[in-house]
Amino acid sequence: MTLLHRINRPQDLHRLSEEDLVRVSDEVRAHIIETVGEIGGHFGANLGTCELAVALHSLLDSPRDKILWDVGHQAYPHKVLTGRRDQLATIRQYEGLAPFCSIGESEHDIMGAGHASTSIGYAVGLKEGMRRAGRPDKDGKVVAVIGDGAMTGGVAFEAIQQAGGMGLPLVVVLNDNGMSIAPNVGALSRYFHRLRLHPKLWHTREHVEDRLSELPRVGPAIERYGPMMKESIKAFWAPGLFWEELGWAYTGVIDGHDMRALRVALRSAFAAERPVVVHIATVKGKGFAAAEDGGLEGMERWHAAKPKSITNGAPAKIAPAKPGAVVKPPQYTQVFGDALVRECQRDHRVVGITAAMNSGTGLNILQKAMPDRYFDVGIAEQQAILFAAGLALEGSKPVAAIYSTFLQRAFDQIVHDVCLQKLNVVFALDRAGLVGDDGPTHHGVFDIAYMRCLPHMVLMAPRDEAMLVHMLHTALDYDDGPIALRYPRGEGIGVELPAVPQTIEIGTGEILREGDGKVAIVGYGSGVAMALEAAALLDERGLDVTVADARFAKPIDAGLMAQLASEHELLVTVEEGVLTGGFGSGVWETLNDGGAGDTRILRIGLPDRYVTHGTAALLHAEVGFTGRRIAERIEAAVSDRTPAQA
Ligand SMILES: Cc1ncc(C[n+]2csc(CCOP(=O)(O)OP(=O)(O)O)c2C)c(N)n1
Repeated sequence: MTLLHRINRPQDLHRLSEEDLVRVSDEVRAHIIETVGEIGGHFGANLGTCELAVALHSLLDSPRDKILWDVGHQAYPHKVLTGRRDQLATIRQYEGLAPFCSIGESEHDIMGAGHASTSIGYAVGLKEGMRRAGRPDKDGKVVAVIGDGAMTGGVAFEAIQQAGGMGLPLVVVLNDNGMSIAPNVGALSRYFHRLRLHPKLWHTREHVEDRLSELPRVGPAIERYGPMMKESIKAFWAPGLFWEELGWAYTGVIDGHDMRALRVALRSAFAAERPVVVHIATVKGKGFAAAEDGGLEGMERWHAAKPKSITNGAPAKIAPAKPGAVVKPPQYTQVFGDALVRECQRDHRVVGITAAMNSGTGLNILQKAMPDRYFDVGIAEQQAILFAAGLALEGSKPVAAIYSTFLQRAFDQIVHDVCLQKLNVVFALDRAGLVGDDGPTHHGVFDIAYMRCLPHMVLMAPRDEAMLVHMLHTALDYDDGPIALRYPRGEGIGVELPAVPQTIEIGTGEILREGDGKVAIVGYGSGVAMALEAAALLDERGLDVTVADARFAKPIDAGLMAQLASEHELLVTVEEGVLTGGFGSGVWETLNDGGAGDTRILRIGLPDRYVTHGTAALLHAEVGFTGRRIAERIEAAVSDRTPAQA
């Protein structure tokens, strides 16, 4: 029986000795390695927070005291300690534990998350809310745990400056491992790195001011030049000044795997009646040799683990492909990355921008091939778009490659800084549609709706990987304002890639299959493959339907839509996005505006609710986004003469 088996609620840690707390954190780590190695999931960051989660819960009384985990991908140890130890094996699976913290899942998950940099902002509101509700500060501590990667998101700084101004008693644990998913970037990361390399510096800090004044020659000069000079000399020697200037007490750098040091630092931070940042250094992948000893590459590789990727605590051997095995089509991300490199080679103005998702977006391919054409701005989607806008003003052709879900952050930059200025920025939206295990925080389902309403914007979506190559080329050829393409997670459909990409005429769709005049299905992006699948099933049942690829959601090919509407009894639209304000709505508006408002339309897409996590196949089945379900709905609509319902 392990000690961990006796921890059913976080309060069970309160009576343990420090030695036992160390044991529990080792057992949490072993449990995570064993479980996640088998089922897959976020990995390295969780191995880095085992001691921290134990230390926090051993000192606090959750949920009366509130621990907020930024992103929440590093919160597995917290889940294990808060009554979910035995359910860890269900994490990210359909109907299992949520991939990140989830308010609905546990009273100990104080905020829902999945997107980065939100924890400090929530903490400020929570603390103020508790005060307003009449709860004394000693009766409910608030602590936000944020990584050095998530600290690069601007919204974290907005919170730091608000809390510092208000003097709220909050604790921020800056969990610094030098890594985002890839190695962290930017000046902040350089600054943290300097501190981490000199962990003794902070001891110097406390006495630096007195010592400066005591120096025989320098002291009097410093006194003469006043506080300005003192501050700037102190800034060099005193790493926490950056925080202190903003009203935060700073303590660090603490070894985040040293239980005693952690508890000492946290205890005094909780006792301070003001905002305190506790800067800790941890190792991403701690306790798993392949990550810990594999350098930056090892840590990046083990940010997440694939199912069955670990046996007996070590990476599982990958069996070589059997001769004659079917070669899988390439991932959309890979096709995009390769195509972007070719576009960069063709046109010296093209550059690629990522917001901390270099391999996720395929931009690692560009980084490797043409490093001077590659930019990583950190977890800073708003800055990615402002940076792109500035580049475009000077004639560059920026391609901002950002997941559909993360681009939501930059909505005003798209509206105000790109569209209104009519700048030639290309938006490449990876992970458009239901993404699977990462769940509702990560599904890319709103972009059609939130971008279709913007003047000057052109929207397109490839039906397969070859069309992705053509569309990227089309976007870079276009020079009349912003243009976006969206493509799904995962593999292409197995078509041959073009040797030479073509430019597609903006706002034109294409008929792929002519039917007998009863039903026309118009697909958009991944909706086209669904439309073709449904058509094949309907064919077997004697219904010969027309299938078209809309290619553009803005401008919609009004001529093609009018033709399909006039030649068929039922028009069906298929898109992998929310129906509200989506592509189908656009078709409906276009026909109505063109005088064909009486067309029978069946809109198929995603529902007006947040879809859960699980494999993409299960989720597609749940929402009815399958060829079979679409075929059934078309059959029902054909036999039912009442207006089709979406
Ligand atoms: C707004 C947003 N952009 C991108 C991501 C993808 N993402 C998830 S975790 C992560 C890295 C976080 O790094 P850090 O905060 O340092 O935590 P670590 O994994 O190193 O512990 C990124 C970029 C995200 N979750 N949210």
